[in-house]
Amino acid sequence: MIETQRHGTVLTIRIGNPPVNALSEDVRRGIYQAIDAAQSDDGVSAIVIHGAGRMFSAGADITEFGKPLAEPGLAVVIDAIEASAKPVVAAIHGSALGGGLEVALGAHYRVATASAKLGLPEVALGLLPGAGGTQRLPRLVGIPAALDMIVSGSPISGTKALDIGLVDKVVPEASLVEDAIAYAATLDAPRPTGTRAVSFEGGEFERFAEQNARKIKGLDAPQACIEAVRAATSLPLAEGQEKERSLFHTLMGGAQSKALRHAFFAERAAAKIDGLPKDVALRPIEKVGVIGAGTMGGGISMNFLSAGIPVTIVEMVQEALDRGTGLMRKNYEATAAKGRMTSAQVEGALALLTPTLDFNALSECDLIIEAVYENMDVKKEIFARLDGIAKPGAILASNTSYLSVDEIAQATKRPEDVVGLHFFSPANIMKLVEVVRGEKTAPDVLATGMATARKIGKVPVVSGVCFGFIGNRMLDPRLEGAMEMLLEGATPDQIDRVSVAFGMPMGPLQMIDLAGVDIGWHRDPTRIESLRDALNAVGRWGQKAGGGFYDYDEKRRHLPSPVASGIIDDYRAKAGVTPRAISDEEIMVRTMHVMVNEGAKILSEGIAQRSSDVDVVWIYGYGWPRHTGGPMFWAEQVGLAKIVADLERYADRLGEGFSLSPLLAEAARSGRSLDEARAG
Ligand code: HSC
Repeated sequence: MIETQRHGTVLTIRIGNPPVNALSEDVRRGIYQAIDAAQSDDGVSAIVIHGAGRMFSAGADITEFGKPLAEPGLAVVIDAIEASAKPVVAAIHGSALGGGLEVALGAHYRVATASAKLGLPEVALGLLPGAGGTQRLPRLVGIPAALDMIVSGSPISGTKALDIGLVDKVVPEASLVEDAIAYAATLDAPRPTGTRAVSFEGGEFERFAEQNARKIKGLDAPQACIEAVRAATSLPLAEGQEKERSLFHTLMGGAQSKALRHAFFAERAAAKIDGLPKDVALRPIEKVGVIGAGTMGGGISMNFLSAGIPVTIVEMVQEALDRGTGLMRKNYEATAAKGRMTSAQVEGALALLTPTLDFNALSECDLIIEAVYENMDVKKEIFARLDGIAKPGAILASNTSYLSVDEIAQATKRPEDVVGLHFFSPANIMKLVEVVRGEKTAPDVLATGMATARKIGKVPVVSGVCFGFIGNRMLDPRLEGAMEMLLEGATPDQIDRVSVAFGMPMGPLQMIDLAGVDIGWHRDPTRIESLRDALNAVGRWGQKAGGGFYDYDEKRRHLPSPVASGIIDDYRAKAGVTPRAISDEEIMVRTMHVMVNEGAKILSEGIAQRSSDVDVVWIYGYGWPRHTGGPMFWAEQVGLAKIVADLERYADRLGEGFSLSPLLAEAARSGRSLDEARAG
């Protein structure tokens, strides 16, 4: 765990706790003892702390959270580093995150590689830096930079850290430890950060809170971070740390941190594929083909281009191809205009794109993703054609969002090479990819699908084959509930407000407006059999048409629509429905609880591998508020027995298609989690 070594009069302390050098109990004790022993060792003039393997340290061991804390605590270790009579240098490569950066802040000097990532990401776990970070960082870099790092949780590079005074030197990775030792040998005195005064201007906190109001609204941790940093301006280190510790404990005991920590582990658990050896050999993906240059095909292509992987994109007619590639350029340029890409990077990415009308050009590709419209016959035809031209071993993927990957695979003579790669719109931005495992999908195809999605920066989740897979299948009862309540008397705003108050980015009807009221529906004005038909018949196809359930202003903000409410009133009257008052509780049950019920069915059918995978799908695919942990985690926190009781109370309003999931009922009855109840 901890190895010490002497280099002349400099002592190195190496943290070795793979895979991320988390500061678990043994590591803390080891550092503490090494620092302590060095104090009385006359042969030691200075100390260097560094990390073995990929990084300095990813911080506190998150798996220890929620258990009684074993001594020595991290703050005690860091105080001992700062109190060392011999100068201590932290030598940082890879990541120094959370408690890892706090160790480095306790050191008197810091050297880092240019590409190192230094950050305090505790806020993403619903916490704050609890080992002195909120007190030492502002003393070192000032209030604005410290607030920025602590409240955003985003790491900065070694180069940026040098600019703001967080590190003293940037050195090459190859000679990091050597350079740190040479530097330490020149130092003759410690330089504790904790005794510095914080430079501080009036109004900084108020300004910061105002500027970030939207991002931090309703979240406990960012508010606590601000309060802790404020303490650094008025209290000496020890008292500031006491305040920090107390805020840390309050957050740790709160519901938001529990949910955010669940989300952290859920995301990592999703990477694991049941029934597949971890070391299955992957197929090399060096060239990708995309069929269809629509919004989806273009967005999918951009992910690969941005990751440096060449893409051949195929369309049927030149005009559609030009429109698609034009949109890709426009999207890239918009990113560049926001300063997130240079124009050289834009041109570099687009240079990897080969637009063509020649289907045979796909024969060179290792992975081919079909992204045409949802029609089984069309998809089967495309896969049969692909079978004839794709090289042996190429992975044939469909971006279908509802249809059976098994049926698509049957159109080929190589169903083992077929997999679903379901991206979410806008595909160049949304992180989720459902990797759909067909009945015959080969293990290495599935594993390559998952690895490739990660390579392009996505969060992949394995799904079995069913109509709509995990995400869209759960979306269906949510949208259905919303539409029915609209008919029964609720307004669009009333329904959507319940979801938005819960923390969703938008309500179900706003979502339909965004996707298109007409998507999956007809526009025929002579066949009006639903509210959607009634809207479609008059061209209220959603945002793209200027209005749907809502009107939209030039900034795409939604406004209540007198026209839509007239259409809804008319339709109700024609359907003979007398509107009634609908409570927020009922809206909650019919738009949220019904999703949990569907999620439980998805679990019991083995479509999702584990309940946390369902959470990951909703957090990354639909913007479910991360601080509630995802729908299944949220339901377990509310209590499955309560969810079931609520569903039963409204059972006669949940429509004929509704049935309570036996798994959900059983878990609620026995007081077990859904995963436990499923395992039997
Ligand atoms: C913290 O530091 C609190 C402090 O302020 C101190 C508080 C003191 C309190 C005192 C009381 C008052 N711990 O992500 P990967 C696992 S909070 C345990 O796939 P990558 C991970 O689960 C911490 N395990 O790798 C996975 O395990 P699996 C603040 C951790 O290369 C494996 O390592 N720090 C862990 O893609 C590989 O992880 C953070 O929030 C941890 N800290 O990314 C950083 N970190 O194989 C969290 C990772 O079994 N970590 N694991 O699935 C990360 O952001 C990423 O892991 C890295 C590496 C960017 C480090």
